[in-house]
Amino acid sequence: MSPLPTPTIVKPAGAVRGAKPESKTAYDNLATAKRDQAFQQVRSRLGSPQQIVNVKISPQTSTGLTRIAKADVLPSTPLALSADALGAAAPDATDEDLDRLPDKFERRLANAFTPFYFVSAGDPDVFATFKDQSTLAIATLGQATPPISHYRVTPLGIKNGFGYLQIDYLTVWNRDEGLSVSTLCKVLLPALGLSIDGLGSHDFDEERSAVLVGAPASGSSYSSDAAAYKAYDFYLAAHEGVLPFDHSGYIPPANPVPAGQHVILGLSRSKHSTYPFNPDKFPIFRQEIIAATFAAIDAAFAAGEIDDTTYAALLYAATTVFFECVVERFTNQGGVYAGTRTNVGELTKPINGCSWINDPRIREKLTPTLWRV
Ligand SMILES: [Ca+2]
Ligand SMILES: [Ca+2]
Repeated sequence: MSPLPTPTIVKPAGAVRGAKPESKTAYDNLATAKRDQAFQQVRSRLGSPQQIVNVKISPQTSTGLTRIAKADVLPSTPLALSADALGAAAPDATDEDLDRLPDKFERRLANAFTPFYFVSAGDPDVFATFKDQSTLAIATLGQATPPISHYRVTPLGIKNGFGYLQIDYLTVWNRDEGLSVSTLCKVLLPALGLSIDGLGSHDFDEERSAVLVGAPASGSSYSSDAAAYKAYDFYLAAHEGVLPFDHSGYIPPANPVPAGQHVILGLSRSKHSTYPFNPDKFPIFRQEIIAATFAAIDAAFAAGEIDDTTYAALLYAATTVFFECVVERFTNQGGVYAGTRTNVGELTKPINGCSWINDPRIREKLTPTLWRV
Protein backbone atom coordinates (compact mmCIF):
# COMPACT_ATOMS: atom_id res chain seq x y z
CA MET A 1 0.00 0.00 0.00
CA SER A 2 1.16 3.54 -0.72
CA PRO A 3 3.11 5.05 2.16
CA LEU A 4 2.55 8.45 3.76
CA PRO A 5 5.71 10.55 3.28
CA THR A 6 7.66 11.97 6.20
CA PRO A 7 8.00 15.77 6.22
CA THR A 8 11.21 17.72 6.53
CA ILE A 9 10.89 19.77 9.70
CA VAL A 10 13.32 22.71 9.72
CA LYS A 11 14.56 23.61 13.20
CA PRO A 12 16.67 26.62 14.20
CA ALA A 13 20.18 25.80 15.46
CA GLY A 14 19.13 26.70 19.02
CA ALA A 15 16.57 23.89 19.08
CA VAL A 16 19.36 21.32 19.36
CA ARG A 17 20.57 22.81 22.64
CA GLY A 18 16.98 23.52 23.69
CA ALA A 19 16.17 19.80 23.55
CA LYS A 20 19.07 18.80 25.84
CA PRO A 21 18.28 17.70 29.45
CA GLU A 22 20.76 20.34 30.75
CA SER A 23 18.62 23.07 29.21
CA LYS A 24 15.52 21.79 31.02
CA THR A 25 17.55 21.75 34.26
CA ALA A 26 18.65 25.34 33.55
CA TYR A 27 15.01 26.35 33.12
CA ASP A 28 13.84 24.49 36.24
CA ASN A 29 16.59 26.06 38.38
CA LEU A 30 16.23 29.62 37.15
CA ALA A 31 15.05 32.07 39.83
CA THR A 32 11.57 33.39 39.03
CA ALA A 33 12.58 37.05 38.86
CA LYS A 34 15.51 36.31 36.55
CA ARG A 35 13.32 34.10 34.38
CA ASP A 36 10.57 36.74 34.09
CA GLN A 37 13.11 39.39 33.15
CA ALA A 38 14.63 37.15 30.46
CA PHE A 39 11.23 36.38 28.92
CA GLN A 40 10.45 40.10 28.96
CA GLN A 41 13.60 40.76 26.92
CA VAL A 42 12.53 38.19 24.33
CA ARG A 43 8.96 39.56 24.14
CA SER A 44 10.11 43.13 23.64
CA ARG A 45 12.29 42.04 20.72
CA LEU A 46 9.57 39.91 19.13
CA GLY A 47 6.69 42.33 18.86
CA SER A 48 3.45 40.92 17.51
CA PRO A 49 3.62 37.43 15.98
CA GLN A 50 0.86 38.48 13.54
CA GLN A 51 3.23 41.04 12.01
CA ILE A 52 5.95 38.47 11.46
CA VAL A 53 3.77 36.28 9.22
CA ASN A 54 4.89 36.48 5.62
CA VAL A 55 2.79 34.40 3.23
CA LYS A 56 4.85 33.12 0.29
CA ILE A 57 2.64 33.94 -2.68
CA SER A 58 3.28 32.94 -6.28
CA PRO A 59 0.36 34.25 -8.30
CA GLN A 60 0.47 31.98 -11.35
CA THR A 61 0.35 28.26 -12.03
CA SER A 62 2.70 26.61 -14.54
CA THR A 63 -0.05 26.90 -17.17
CA GLY A 64 -0.66 30.60 -16.53
CA LEU A 65 -3.79 30.48 -14.34
CA THR A 66 -4.11 32.98 -11.50
CA ARG A 67 -4.05 31.68 -7.93
CA ILE A 68 -6.70 33.53 -5.94
CA ALA A 69 -6.28 32.55 -2.29
CA LYS A 70 -3.69 34.40 -0.18
CA ALA A 71 -1.86 31.22 0.70
CA ASP A 72 1.67 29.87 0.58
CA VAL A 73 2.85 28.29 -2.62
CA LEU A 74 5.11 25.39 -1.77
CA PRO A 75 8.06 24.57 -4.03
CA SER A 76 7.07 22.23 -6.84
CA THR A 77 6.81 18.87 -5.15
CA PRO A 78 6.95 15.23 -6.23
CA LEU A 79 3.68 14.44 -4.42
CA ALA A 80 3.06 10.95 -3.15
CA LEU A 81 0.41 9.30 -5.30
CA SER A 82 -1.75 6.22 -5.22
CA ALA A 83 -3.01 4.71 -8.48
CA ASP A 84 -6.22 2.94 -9.47
CA ALA A 85 -8.08 2.07 -12.69
CA LEU A 86 -10.69 4.42 -14.14
CA GLY A 87 -14.22 3.08 -14.49
CA ALA A 88 -15.96 2.96 -17.88
CA ALA A 89 -17.51 6.14 -19.27
CA ALA A 90 -21.31 6.40 -19.22
CA PRO A 91 -22.85 8.59 -21.93
CA ASP A 92 -25.51 10.60 -20.09
CA ALA A 93 -25.97 14.35 -20.49
CA THR A 94 -28.02 14.91 -17.31
CA ASP A 95 -26.88 18.20 -15.74
CA GLU A 96 -28.77 18.77 -12.51
CA ASP A 97 -26.48 21.49 -11.16
CA LEU A 98 -26.76 23.48 -14.41
CA ASP A 99 -23.03 24.06 -14.91
CA ARG A 100 -23.12 22.53 -18.43
CA LEU A 101 -20.99 19.61 -17.34
CA PRO A 102 -22.73 16.22 -17.49
CA ASP A 103 -23.08 15.05 -13.88
CA LYS A 104 -21.90 11.54 -14.74
CA PHE A 105 -18.72 13.12 -16.10
CA GLU A 106 -18.36 15.19 -12.89
CA ARG A 107 -18.60 12.01 -10.85
CA ARG A 108 -16.08 10.15 -12.98
CA LEU A 109 -13.64 13.08 -12.91
CA ALA A 110 -13.98 13.51 -9.13
CA ASN A 111 -13.36 9.78 -8.68
CA ALA A 112 -10.32 9.97 -10.97
CA PHE A 113 -8.61 12.54 -8.73
CA THR A 114 -10.14 11.82 -5.32
CA PRO A 115 -7.46 11.94 -2.59
CA PHE A 116 -6.18 8.86 -0.79
CA TYR A 117 -6.75 9.79 2.86
CA PHE A 118 -4.74 8.84 5.90
CA VAL A 119 -6.95 9.60 8.92
CA SER A 120 -5.21 9.46 12.30
CA ALA A 121 -5.98 6.52 14.57
CA GLY A 122 -7.75 7.63 17.72
CA ASP A 123 -9.48 10.65 16.22
CA PRO A 124 -12.32 11.50 18.61
CA ASP A 125 -14.39 13.15 15.84
CA VAL A 126 -16.33 11.73 12.89
CA PHE A 127 -17.42 12.71 9.40
CA ALA A 128 -21.06 13.55 8.93
CA THR A 129 -23.85 14.21 6.46
CA PHE A 130 -25.90 17.38 6.73
CA LYS A 131 -29.52 18.45 6.49
CA ASP A 132 -30.81 19.83 3.19
CA GLN A 133 -31.04 23.42 4.39
CA SER A 134 -28.92 26.55 4.05
CA THR A 135 -27.51 26.39 7.58
CA LEU A 136 -25.18 23.61 8.63
CA ALA A 137 -26.88 20.96 10.79
CA ILE A 138 -25.99 17.29 11.27
CA ALA A 139 -28.22 14.79 9.48
CA THR A 140 -26.26 11.63 10.28
CA LEU A 141 -22.98 10.92 12.03
CA GLY A 142 -20.53 8.68 10.20
CA GLN A 143 -17.13 7.41 11.27
CA ALA A 144 -13.65 8.92 11.24
CA THR A 145 -12.62 6.46 8.56
CA PRO A 146 -13.29 5.92 5.73
CA PRO A 147 -14.03 9.62 5.20
CA ILE A 148 -17.29 10.98 3.79
CA SER A 149 -16.41 13.16 0.80
CA HIS A 150 -18.57 15.96 -0.60
CA TYR A 151 -17.16 17.15 -3.89
CA ARG A 152 -17.81 19.93 -6.37
CA VAL A 153 -16.65 20.07 -9.99
CA THR A 154 -16.78 23.63 -11.31
CA PRO A 155 -15.83 25.06 -14.71
CA LEU A 156 -13.16 27.78 -14.56
CA GLY A 157 -12.80 28.62 -18.25
CA ILE A 158 -10.84 27.81 -21.36
CA LYS A 159 -7.34 29.15 -22.02
CA ASN A 160 -4.95 28.33 -24.87
CA GLY A 161 -7.18 25.46 -26.01
CA PHE A 162 -7.35 23.87 -22.55
CA GLY A 163 -10.53 23.63 -20.47
CA TYR A 164 -9.86 24.02 -16.75
CA LEU A 165 -12.02 22.75 -13.89
CA GLN A 166 -11.72 23.08 -10.12
CA ILE A 167 -12.50 19.97 -8.09
CA ASP A 168 -13.20 20.67 -4.40
CA TYR A 169 -13.08 17.81 -1.93
CA LEU A 170 -14.85 18.87 1.25
CA THR A 171 -14.08 16.79 4.32
CA VAL A 172 -16.53 18.13 6.90
CA TRP A 173 -16.32 16.75 10.43
CA ASN A 174 -18.91 16.95 13.19
CA ARG A 175 -16.45 18.67 15.49
CA ASP A 176 -12.89 19.80 16.20
CA GLU A 177 -11.75 18.78 19.68
CA GLY A 178 -9.08 21.48 19.77
CA LEU A 179 -5.43 21.28 20.69
CA SER A 180 -4.80 20.20 24.27
CA VAL A 181 -1.55 21.47 25.78
CA SER A 182 0.35 20.75 29.00
CA THR A 183 0.34 22.94 32.10
CA LEU A 184 3.98 23.86 31.40
CA CYS A 185 3.03 24.91 27.88
CA LYS A 186 0.23 27.12 29.24
CA VAL A 187 2.93 28.95 31.23
CA LEU A 188 5.52 29.11 28.44
CA LEU A 189 3.21 30.42 25.70
CA PRO A 190 2.34 33.80 27.30
CA ALA A 191 5.90 34.07 28.65
CA LEU A 192 7.10 34.09 25.04
CA GLY A 193 4.30 36.47 24.04
CA LEU A 194 2.44 33.73 22.16
CA SER A 195 -1.14 32.53 22.21
CA ILE A 196 -2.98 29.53 20.79
CA ASP A 197 -6.27 31.39 20.38
CA GLY A 198 -7.83 29.94 17.25
CA LEU A 199 -6.81 26.34 18.01
CA GLY A 200 -9.62 25.65 20.47
CA SER A 201 -12.50 23.18 20.11
CA HIS A 202 -15.62 23.96 18.11
CA ASP A 203 -18.66 22.32 16.51
CA PHE A 204 -18.26 21.38 12.84
CA ASP A 205 -14.90 21.43 11.11
CA GLU A 206 -14.95 22.47 7.48
CA GLU A 207 -11.76 21.08 5.98
CA ARG A 208 -10.94 20.66 2.33
CA SER A 209 -8.53 20.09 -0.48
CA ALA A 210 -8.90 21.00 -4.13
CA VAL A 211 -7.35 20.17 -7.49
CA LEU A 212 -6.95 22.24 -10.64
CA VAL A 213 -7.40 19.96 -13.65
CA GLY A 214 -7.28 20.68 -17.38
CA ALA A 215 -7.73 18.88 -20.70
CA PRO A 216 -7.74 19.91 -24.38
CA ALA A 217 -11.09 21.56 -25.17
CA SER A 218 -12.97 21.40 -28.45
CA GLY A 219 -13.79 25.00 -29.22
CA SER A 220 -15.77 26.36 -26.28
CA SER A 221 -16.63 22.89 -24.93
CA TYR A 222 -14.89 21.12 -22.08
CA SER A 223 -13.73 17.59 -22.73
CA SER A 224 -16.15 15.15 -21.13
CA ASP A 225 -13.52 12.41 -21.09
CA ALA A 226 -12.29 12.24 -17.50
CA ALA A 227 -9.23 10.26 -18.60
CA ALA A 228 -8.05 13.21 -20.73
CA TYR A 229 -7.54 15.45 -17.67
CA LYS A 230 -4.36 16.12 -15.74
CA ALA A 231 -3.88 17.91 -12.41
CA TYR A 232 -1.77 21.09 -12.60
CA ASP A 233 -2.07 22.46 -9.07
CA PHE A 234 -3.32 21.33 -5.67
CA TYR A 235 -4.65 23.26 -2.67
CA LEU A 236 -4.62 21.88 0.88
CA ALA A 237 -6.24 23.62 3.86
CA ALA A 238 -4.57 23.61 7.30
CA HIS A 239 -5.73 26.07 9.97
CA GLU A 240 -7.17 28.09 7.12
CA GLY A 241 -7.55 31.79 7.93
CA VAL A 242 -5.96 31.54 11.42
CA LEU A 243 -2.89 33.61 10.66
CA PRO A 244 -0.13 32.45 13.04
CA PHE A 245 -0.99 28.81 12.24
CA ASP A 246 -2.17 28.94 8.62
CA HIS A 247 -0.35 26.24 6.68
CA SER A 248 -2.85 26.22 3.83
CA GLY A 249 -1.07 26.21 0.54
CA TYR A 250 -0.97 25.63 -3.15
CA ILE A 251 1.24 22.73 -4.21
CA PRO A 252 2.31 22.57 -7.84
CA PRO A 253 3.15 18.95 -8.73
CA ALA A 254 6.63 18.33 -10.18
CA ASN A 255 4.82 16.99 -13.28
CA PRO A 256 1.14 17.19 -14.28
CA VAL A 257 -0.66 14.31 -12.56
CA PRO A 258 -2.74 12.05 -14.85
CA ALA A 259 -6.29 10.91 -14.06
CA GLY A 260 -6.28 7.80 -11.88
CA GLN A 261 -3.35 9.04 -9.79
CA HIS A 262 -4.53 10.17 -6.35
CA VAL A 263 -2.69 12.58 -4.07
CA ILE A 264 -1.90 11.08 -0.68
CA LEU A 265 -3.06 13.24 2.25
CA GLY A 266 -2.64 13.01 6.02
CA LEU A 267 -5.34 14.51 8.30
CA SER A 268 -4.12 15.48 11.76
CA ARG A 269 -5.89 14.15 14.85
CA SER A 270 -8.67 16.36 16.29
CA LYS A 271 -7.62 19.42 14.23
CA HIS A 272 -8.08 17.66 10.85
CA SER A 273 -5.55 19.85 9.06
CA THR A 274 -4.64 18.47 5.64
CA TYR A 275 -1.00 17.81 4.72
CA PRO A 276 0.75 15.91 1.90
CA PHE A 277 2.74 14.01 4.56
CA ASN A 278 2.52 12.39 8.00
CA PRO A 279 1.87 15.47 10.16
CA ASP A 280 2.84 13.92 13.52
CA LYS A 281 4.81 16.54 15.50
CA PHE A 282 4.63 19.02 12.61
CA PRO A 283 4.89 22.51 14.19
CA ILE A 284 1.59 24.42 14.06
CA PHE A 285 3.13 27.86 14.50
CA ARG A 286 4.33 29.22 11.18
CA GLN A 287 8.04 29.02 10.44
CA GLU A 288 8.52 32.82 10.53
CA ILE A 289 7.28 32.97 14.14
CA ILE A 290 9.50 30.09 15.21
CA ALA A 291 12.56 31.62 13.51
CA ALA A 292 11.87 35.09 14.97
CA THR A 293 11.52 33.71 18.50
CA PHE A 294 14.82 31.85 18.36
CA ALA A 295 16.44 34.92 16.76
CA ALA A 296 15.18 37.10 19.62
CA ILE A 297 16.65 34.69 22.18
CA ASP A 298 19.98 34.63 20.29
CA ALA A 299 19.99 38.44 20.11
CA ALA A 300 19.39 38.82 23.85
CA PHE A 301 22.33 36.49 24.50
CA ALA A 302 24.58 38.20 21.94
CA ALA A 303 23.79 41.58 23.51
CA GLY A 304 24.92 40.26 26.90
CA GLU A 305 21.47 40.73 28.44
CA ILE A 306 21.29 37.11 29.58
CA ASP A 307 23.95 34.71 30.80
CA ASP A 308 24.65 31.31 29.23
CA THR A 309 22.48 29.37 31.68
CA THR A 310 19.51 31.70 31.09
CA TYR A 311 20.13 31.37 27.35
CA ALA A 312 19.85 27.57 27.66
CA ALA A 313 16.64 27.95 29.70
CA LEU A 314 15.05 30.15 27.03
CA LEU A 315 16.08 27.74 24.27
CA TYR A 316 14.40 24.96 26.27
CA ALA A 317 11.21 27.06 26.56
CA ALA A 318 11.04 27.82 22.83
CA THR A 319 11.94 24.27 21.78
CA THR A 320 9.25 22.86 24.07
CA VAL A 321 6.54 25.22 22.80
CA PHE A 322 7.28 24.93 19.08
CA PHE A 323 8.41 21.31 18.69
CA GLU A 324 6.76 19.41 21.55
CA CYS A 325 3.63 21.28 22.49
CA VAL A 326 1.98 23.25 19.69
CA VAL A 327 2.35 20.45 17.16
CA GLU A 328 0.02 18.28 15.12
CA ARG A 329 -0.71 14.78 16.37
CA PHE A 330 -1.10 11.80 14.08
CA THR A 331 -1.01 8.02 14.47
CA ASN A 332 -0.69 6.17 11.19
CA GLN A 333 -3.32 3.47 10.62
CA GLY A 334 -2.96 3.30 6.82
CA GLY A 335 -4.84 5.03 4.01
CA VAL A 336 -8.29 4.70 2.43
CA TYR A 337 -10.41 6.33 -0.25
CA ALA A 338 -13.54 8.14 0.89
CA GLY A 339 -16.39 5.64 1.20
CA THR A 340 -19.35 7.92 0.47
CA ARG A 341 -18.79 10.54 -2.26
CA THR A 342 -21.54 13.04 -3.01
CA ASN A 343 -21.63 15.75 -5.68
CA VAL A 344 -22.84 18.89 -3.88
CA GLY A 345 -23.65 20.65 -7.16
CA GLU A 346 -23.08 24.38 -7.45
CA LEU A 347 -23.77 27.21 -5.00
CA THR A 348 -26.43 28.48 -7.43
CA LYS A 349 -27.89 24.97 -7.74
CA PRO A 350 -27.07 22.55 -4.92
CA ILE A 351 -27.99 18.95 -5.68
CA ASN A 352 -28.23 15.64 -3.84
CA GLY A 353 -29.69 17.33 -0.72
CA CYS A 354 -26.68 19.63 -0.27
CA SER A 355 -28.32 23.05 0.26
CA TRP A 356 -25.99 23.35 3.29
CA ILE A 357 -23.16 24.43 0.97
CA ASN A 358 -24.78 27.88 1.15
CA ASP A 359 -24.09 28.08 4.87
CA PRO A 360 -21.60 31.00 5.11
CA ARG A 361 -18.98 28.70 6.66
CA ILE A 362 -19.02 26.47 3.56
CA ARG A 363 -19.81 29.13 0.97
CA GLU A 364 -16.67 31.08 1.88
CA LYS A 365 -14.62 27.98 1.08
CA LEU A 366 -16.21 27.67 -2.36
CA THR A 367 -16.23 31.30 -3.47
CA PRO A 368 -14.30 32.79 -5.07
CA THR A 369 -12.73 29.81 -6.83
CA LEU A 370 -9.11 29.00 -5.98
CA TRP A 371 -7.94 29.57 -9.54
CA ARG A 372 -8.96 31.97 -12.30
CA VAL A 373 -8.41 31.55 -16.03
CA1 LIG B 1 -23.28 19.37 -13.99
CA1 LIG C 1 -20.67 20.94 -10.83
